[in-house]
Amino acid sequence: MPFPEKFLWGTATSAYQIEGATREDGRGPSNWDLFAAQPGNILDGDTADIAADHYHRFEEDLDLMARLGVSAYRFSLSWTRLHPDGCGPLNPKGAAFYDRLVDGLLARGIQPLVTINHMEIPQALEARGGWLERDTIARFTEYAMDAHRLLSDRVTCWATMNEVAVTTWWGHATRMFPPALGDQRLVLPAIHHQLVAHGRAVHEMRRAQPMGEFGMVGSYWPTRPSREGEAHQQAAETLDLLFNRSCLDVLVDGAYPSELLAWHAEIGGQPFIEPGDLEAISAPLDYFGLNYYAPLHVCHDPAGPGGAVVPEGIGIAQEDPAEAPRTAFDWVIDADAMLPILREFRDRYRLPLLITENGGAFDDIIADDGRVHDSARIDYLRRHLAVIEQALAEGIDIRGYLAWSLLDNFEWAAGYSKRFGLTYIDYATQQRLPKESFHWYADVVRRNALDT
Ligand code: IFM
Repeated sequence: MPFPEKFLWGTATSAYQIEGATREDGRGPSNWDLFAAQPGNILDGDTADIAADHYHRFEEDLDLMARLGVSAYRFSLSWTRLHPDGCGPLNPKGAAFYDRLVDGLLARGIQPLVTINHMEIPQALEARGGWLERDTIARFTEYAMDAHRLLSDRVTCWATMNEVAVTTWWGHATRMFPPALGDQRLVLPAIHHQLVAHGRAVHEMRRAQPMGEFGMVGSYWPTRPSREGEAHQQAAETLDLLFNRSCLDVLVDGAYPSELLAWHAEIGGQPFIEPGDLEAISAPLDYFGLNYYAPLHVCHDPAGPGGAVVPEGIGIAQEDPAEAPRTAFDWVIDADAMLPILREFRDRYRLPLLITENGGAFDDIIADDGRVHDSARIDYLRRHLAVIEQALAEGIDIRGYLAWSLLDNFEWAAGYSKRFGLTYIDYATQQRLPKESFHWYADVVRRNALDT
């Protein structure tokens, strides 16, 4: 079965994970620069100072996309490249880079899908309280509007932010990400301020570009009890509430789930909602950008050890089935677990979807024949695309699929140890080597259909 005629096929990346050039052309420090510079925060002491050197090699990367034959590319803008100190005016050299990138995409017939902020914040703002400080809402809106003015003559599809819930959990409740605060009481206020900033930016951008498409990107991790019993069922529901629904529900309903507010009050969290906030957050969206990777199997455990993805300290242990196939990140591979989510977006959230990320980290190596035989990645992508095909057949409105990721990249706290790319990066030479999955994906795109 072919995919719909206008289905967008593409790949996704984010600025911090591929650009490098962290001290060039006036870019200011981001919170991740400082976090990565502190020993112990990133595996093997890696930093994103060079990453995939995309800032200097973007033309080569655009050519890779042209070889893939994709119709869309999702990338993010670096806030500190455009607003080095966290406020205007635009840094002209940073602006020139994104100008060239967008022009290069359009020249190759590839639609740019811009994420305004992907999991970073200028250190200047982090130092003043980051997303716990309400002033950051205004700073983000100002940045989003400057970015929008820069590119809206050529870009129509926008996402404000990426994975607010997960990033905030890992940075505020645990110390896995910056600002490494380790205090659950800060999670909801920090999420809330990002959501208000998102809503205000959407409102302003839509006023300036009525025909634009505006969305938000989030990951959704289906949660399941790993053991029988009421307490374990409850643990799975709590994790769903804290991890998935903490952002999604309020975007659509204009109100936080009452159980979420009760949880916040129970752990001693302070009030954080001000008049007008909920109206701002629920600014209408044209689509939701869904990142799907894996389901989470969890049980109730008062010691709250958490797990590879689940934060510690919430009375939950991650307990994925031992026999389940996994990626190199230890994430369970379960494409079927995606289908109920897709249905939920149709039935409960009533939002068109773009699959903005999906892919797997595998231990890729260059074989003696000089190629990367990543058949496990091909299998992962094929299974997930088959589920998307089924969802489309059920009438679920999915506009496109963006494989994560075009290139191997800086995988946050895991540094360069996890490879998600369709293209292998030799970090010593920065040579790009399309993996077998690259060629397989190019065929799928060309046929506009899966192989069998
Ligand atoms: O690399 C990340 C990306 O930045 C956000 N979504 C999940 C990916 C894989 O961990």
